[in-house]
Amino acid sequence: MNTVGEMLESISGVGLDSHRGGYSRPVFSSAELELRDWFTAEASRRGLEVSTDRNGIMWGWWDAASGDRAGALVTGSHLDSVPGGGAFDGPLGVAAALAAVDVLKERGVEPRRSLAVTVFPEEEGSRFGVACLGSRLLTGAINADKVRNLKDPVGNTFADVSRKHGLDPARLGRDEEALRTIGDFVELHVEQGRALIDLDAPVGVGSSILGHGRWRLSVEGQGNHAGTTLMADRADPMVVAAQIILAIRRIAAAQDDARATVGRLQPVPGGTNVIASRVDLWLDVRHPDDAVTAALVESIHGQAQKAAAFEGCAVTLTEESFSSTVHFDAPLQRQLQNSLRRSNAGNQVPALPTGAGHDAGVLAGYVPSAMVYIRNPTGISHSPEEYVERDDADLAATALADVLEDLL
Ligand code: HGY
Ligand code: MN
Ligand code: MN
Ligand code: MN
Repeated sequence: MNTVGEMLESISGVGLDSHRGGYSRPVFSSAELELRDWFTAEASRRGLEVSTDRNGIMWGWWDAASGDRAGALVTGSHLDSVPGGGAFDGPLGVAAALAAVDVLKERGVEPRRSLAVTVFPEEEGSRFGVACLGSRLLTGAINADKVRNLKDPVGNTFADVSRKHGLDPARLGRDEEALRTIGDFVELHVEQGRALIDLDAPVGVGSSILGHGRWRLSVEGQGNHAGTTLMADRADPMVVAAQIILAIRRIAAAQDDARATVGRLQPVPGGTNVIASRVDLWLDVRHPDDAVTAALVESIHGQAQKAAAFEGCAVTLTEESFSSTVHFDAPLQRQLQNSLRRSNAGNQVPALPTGAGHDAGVLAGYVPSAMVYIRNPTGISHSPEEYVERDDADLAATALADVLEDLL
């Protein structure tokens, strides 16, 4: 069977973004659909029974002899990406899970409980704006009505797009039956920082995920002609947006352990010779303490209102999603650390806090959940520079197989 490196190689041409570099694989795009077909083919050739549930989550089942799926061991990750994302964020965890099935079969392991390899949709929230949408729907962590009405950048609702791809929007939402099948959830993921490189370790486990949220700031001004409108006669929302971004940096830099980012800004109408009538910018704020996050957002909102008033504009702030800080299941985390010692030359395996959100973080509020991280030599992620050495990618399979074998 093909190795993790070979599987990632086989999808390395899917969703390449020639404009941004890296990969752009938004949920239900032709690229992500192609990767879903890839997953179905790779899972089926391993004898897994593949299905897609009412929330668009894909499951590849290796049933125990009993055929019972309640309390199964579930692993997996996602195949969608951020715009211009790396090759490993998501697909590494899916490919490693498939290759771990090969290792378990080569070892002659007969699962005492069923095992499932899963693919969660819209983990990045790149198309509909809410990260970990699949796991939030599965658990009921998000209101299904809100999801049905989420819009993508060109105005398609999640209801319309999901219907087009075989889902019934009326059935979106908490799935008790599917939740009952998850006894333990383990997600393998490329590390999105430098810790393992600095620790000279190929694998680590997750300890916690920073609380994080997304807010949309909309600044309304007066659209007008760039050539006929004197500077003193303008209400230019782009000028307000620039001041907001500088204020965000100042406010977050003054708060230990805070991270605040504006990675997406959309002037309307967006013409070179047009003073924008509106500017939308999206704020991503993260901090271990939810109260501090709230205070940061409030302070940013206050500065935004001041800047808007000075420029004769108006600003509105809308919360789009929020997740509190989660700590992974301690006994499960410790068990993973023991299992992973075999892949770490017998050495103790580090437990790492992360600022990156994951479906495992959403699931941690409902089922025992844990993460395995694989070394990333660049320490960069959400960028084409994200990297995993071929040996570490292949090690991921045996590392995950060790974890799964001890849990099966
Ligand atoms: O934004 C995140 O932290 C995750 O990659 N969705
Ligand atoms: Mn990810
Ligand atoms: Mn990501
Ligand atoms: Mn003109």
